[in-house]
Amino acid sequence: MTPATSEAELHPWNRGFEWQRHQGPFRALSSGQAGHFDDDGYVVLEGVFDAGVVHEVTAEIDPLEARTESFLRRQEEGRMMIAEAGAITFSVHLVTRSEALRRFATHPAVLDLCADLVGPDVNLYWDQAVYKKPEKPRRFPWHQDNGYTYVEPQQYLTCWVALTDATVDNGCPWVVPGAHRLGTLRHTFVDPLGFECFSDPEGAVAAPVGAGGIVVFSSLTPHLTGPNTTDAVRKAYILQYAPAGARTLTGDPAGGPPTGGAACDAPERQFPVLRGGEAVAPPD
Ligand SMILES: O=C(O)CCC(=O)C(=O)O
Repeated sequence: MTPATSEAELHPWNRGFEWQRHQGPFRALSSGQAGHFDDDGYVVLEGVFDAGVVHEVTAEIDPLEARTESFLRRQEEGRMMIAEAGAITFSVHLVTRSEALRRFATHPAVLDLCADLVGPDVNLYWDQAVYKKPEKPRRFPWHQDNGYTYVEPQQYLTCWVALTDATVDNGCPWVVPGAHRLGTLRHTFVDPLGFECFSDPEGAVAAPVGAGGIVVFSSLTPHLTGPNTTDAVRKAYILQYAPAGARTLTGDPAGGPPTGGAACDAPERQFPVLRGGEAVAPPD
């Protein structure tokens, strides 16, 4: 274990994990970028989407996010777990509500990344917009996405698409390079913030990115986003992709092996995006 992760323990269901490095030929990445992803667990891609696409996606998400904000305002103290009106909103499964977002989730640039970093047969696993409003100061926990819901295979892909410039000042992602190679870590629940794998790692690096760029990382890359200390909203749309056949495992990790599981193939939101390396049209 590196000093950065000396606080960390493996998730009890994570046995014998070995990080699978990616072999070319690559469709979207250079071999240097793929090597950076394998070594450090992330790569920043600038300028993937032009301003027109960013505008269209943002215009689609904004009214849906407004409903999330209004839902949160009606909750006790305006919050639900880490989500809080006026601070941070999570708007999930937007592909079920927008044809334009289903199309965006199958944008050729994203599918090329999936082919490079997931494989020839890929499903959308999860989508959510995260808007960080000028922050009420609070800690955001370090976590791996696979620490929330345990997916097997553990290694799936997160595309953190910046809809506004994401900077250190407004809450860009931070990652701990290299820790992804351990596989899933044990997470503890920090009320009300969510799951955390460690609190104060050494060697964390910021991953700022301009609007239209993507911070590409693994479900196993420990990450968080910083506070938004500016006076403007930081907007991101997160798209995650898993290999076809991936399953979520359920049970109590502290209580022994998984007791159940479910295929990640809900047709309306976990639809196929690549088969045999070819794009699959999203559902109507
Ligand atoms: O975009 C953000 O501010 C946080 C997103 C995040 O870390 C997550 O959804 O796992």
